[in-house]
Amino acid sequence: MNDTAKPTAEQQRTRTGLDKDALKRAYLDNLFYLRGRFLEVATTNDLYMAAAYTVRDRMLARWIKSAQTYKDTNARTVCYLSAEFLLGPHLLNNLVNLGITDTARAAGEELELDFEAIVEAEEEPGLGNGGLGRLAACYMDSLATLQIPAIGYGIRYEFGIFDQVIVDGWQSERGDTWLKSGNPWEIPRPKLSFPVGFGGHTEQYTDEHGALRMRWLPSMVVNGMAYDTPIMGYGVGNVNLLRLWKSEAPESFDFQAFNVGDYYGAVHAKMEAETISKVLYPNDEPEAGKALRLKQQYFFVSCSLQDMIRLELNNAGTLAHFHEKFAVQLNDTHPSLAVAELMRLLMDEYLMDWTRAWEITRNACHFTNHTLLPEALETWSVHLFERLLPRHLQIIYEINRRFLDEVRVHFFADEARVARMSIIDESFGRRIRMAHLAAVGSKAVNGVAALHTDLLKSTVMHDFYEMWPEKFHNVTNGVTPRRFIAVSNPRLARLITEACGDDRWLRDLACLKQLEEQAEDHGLQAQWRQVKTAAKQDLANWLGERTGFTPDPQTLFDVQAKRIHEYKRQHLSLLHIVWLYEQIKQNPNVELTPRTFIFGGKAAPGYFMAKLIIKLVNAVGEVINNDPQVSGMLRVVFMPDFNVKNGQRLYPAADLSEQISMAGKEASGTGNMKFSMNGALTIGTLDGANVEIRDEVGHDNFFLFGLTAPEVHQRQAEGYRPWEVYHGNEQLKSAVDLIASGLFSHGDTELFRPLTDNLIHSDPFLVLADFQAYVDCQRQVDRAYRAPHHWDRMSILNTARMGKFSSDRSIQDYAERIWGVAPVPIEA
Ligand code: 8GP
Repeated sequence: MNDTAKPTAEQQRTRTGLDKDALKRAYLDNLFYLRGRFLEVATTNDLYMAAAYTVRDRMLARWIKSAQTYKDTNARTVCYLSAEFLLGPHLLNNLVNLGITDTARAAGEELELDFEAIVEAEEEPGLGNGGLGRLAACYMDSLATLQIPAIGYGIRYEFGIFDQVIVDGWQSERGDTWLKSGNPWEIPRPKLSFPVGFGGHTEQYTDEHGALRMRWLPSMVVNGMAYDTPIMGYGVGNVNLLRLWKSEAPESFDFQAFNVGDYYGAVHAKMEAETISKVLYPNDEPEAGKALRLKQQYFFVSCSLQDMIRLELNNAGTLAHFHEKFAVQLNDTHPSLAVAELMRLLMDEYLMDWTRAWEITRNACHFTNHTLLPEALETWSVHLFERLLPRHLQIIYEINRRFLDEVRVHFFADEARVARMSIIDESFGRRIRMAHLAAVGSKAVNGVAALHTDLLKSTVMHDFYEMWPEKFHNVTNGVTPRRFIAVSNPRLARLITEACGDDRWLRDLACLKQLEEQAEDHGLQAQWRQVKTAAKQDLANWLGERTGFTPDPQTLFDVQAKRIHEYKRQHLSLLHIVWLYEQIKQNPNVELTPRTFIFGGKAAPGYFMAKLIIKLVNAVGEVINNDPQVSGMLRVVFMPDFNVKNGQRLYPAADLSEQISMAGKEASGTGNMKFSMNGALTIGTLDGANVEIRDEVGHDNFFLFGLTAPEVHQRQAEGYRPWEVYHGNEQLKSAVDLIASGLFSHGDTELFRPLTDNLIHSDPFLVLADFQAYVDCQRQVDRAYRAPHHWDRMSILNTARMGKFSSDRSIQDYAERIWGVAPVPIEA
């Protein structure tokens, strides 16, 4: 672009200025020129779209400047490959990161706009299932804030995670149509697209230098087209890029069929191509094992690597230093095909030899594991690979052959170990172990909390750890305080800023430590409590509108919000509730702290037990909430459609955060951090990041209960007999029996039997074993809540000591210890 084509500084100021008048002018302009509306006739969606464009306009100059500077400085760039990005709504977050929330609000007021309604109108891009996807979004925020050049690469699913509605107490899934009213944050790049092949066969040929080479002749080719979303850092000029791929049929393909008269064939091919990025697989942990999912994985990995290669060739003219230019992070195994695809591209397309290509691949890639659940460790059948990705199968075989030879030498003559470590699992039909592929092809492997990394090293990746101890790292997860305090809980953000004297804590969360000295201050405590009560009132109103039941903000809000899964043990909490209910019924004068139990979370559509747990929450709620004898003491409510937006209503309003998974199962958890940051106390097991949270906030400010991971292991090794626990504990037995009795199911004694039978006879997650400890611990919570100053002090200390759990700290760890990347500051 020549300089005269760029807008002058003066033009930019009037067009994209950050003051109130510029915002108002730009807003009306966008409403008129982009939506063809003026205020009097605009719909809420028009008003929202105009607001979004007005904000986006203010990010573009910084975005372009960031891209230009990154290119000029040739800085190492992080490429975060993730099948999921659970971004949450953009508008308010971008306003906060631009630092213009108050100005925008004032501009809105002068235009007589309903600011809250406009913010509410945004459909969130739910391009993820849960923890892993949300973590990717937090990391994008922190990368930009820490001024690290980064590109997030993923899939632009047309349908994200389903919307959850509750019908007669059951979860029912509705398609997520987040794109139906348009997505103002993305910029489509029709010219930026790459071909991605599937199927076909490979053939050997001799190149002009006489070398034997392979080429792949796919039977089907689709195009991946880029859609770019700017990711704004907080209080900096850096704007990074989230590039999501949409699959399309190549144009030529379409026309060819059309020309020979096969119109339907052409349309069919187009549909098949477009299917790839159609829908997010809705399972949280368990692997889906579907061909389409493998296609999705290969599709986005291939587009992303081709894009990196394009960038590097544009810049350096050679791929010899690809690994120095890019730090590729594989977010779990979903993108682990990158190892084979990068090898293929370098060797088959850019004619590199194996040794050089392997050197580049192994130094470019890094791998994060997010779960130890055996059913979630991805494997793909060799047969499916043969059919869809024949060339990659050859490459994987060759990687494996060379790797296993190394294993044989390293662990001298240990064939049992060779079989265990092989990328190919030969035990039940031949399957490719994606975690092994990722570990072999990566420079670093990391777990997401200290305990999880230890378990990774001692269990599923033990052999790999013994072979390459230096490859293993722990990077404890973190969450962004911009979204999870500033955006979600503006009252608390204001109070913290006031108490700390400035808002530096938003860039350096360790600054919250200053609050510690004031934790005993009754003045601060009173304000703290006011903020919490106001958030509880907001949530209560919202729940009232959605569920018909409005909780009383004077009760203790006890919240468990996360995916519904047996290992997370929502049913442990239910047993406690049922037990409490019995206590009150038997003795109406029993001394209890009035509580509202709030649950939220989606169940995988095919996970029957999880869906039954949701039904049980609602069933218990229906009975208890309609029983006048316990009103004012005990309430149960299920928040429908827990997603990022609804999470933002929950975190500020919780008094108590339930983190009660069976020890050893929750890799880290990040909800635990979000609640704690907002002043909730945690009741939890020594699982995932709970361990570190407890160490940070102080053991006195955390309600700990339950078996530890080694105790769980021992209990199971000894042969755990849940029926003995059940028969040995009167109170537990009567709670389980009450659920089975039909009390919560209109007399139906069959409805919840799969759940109660499972607990009594199998109980794989030791719910019964931990019941008594949990109930006892909840008694302590009850007592603590009745001492308000004591509670407020603990609450303040929880927030004050959350510095470690900022995703800025996690990204700093990755940057220093794993990626070796440095900031490239762009002035705001
Ligand atoms: C989750 C873990 O369950 C959670 O403990 C952790 O905090 C989070 O990742 C971020 O590290 N794992 C997943 O979400 C997961 O494995 N999802 C894939 C199957 C989609």
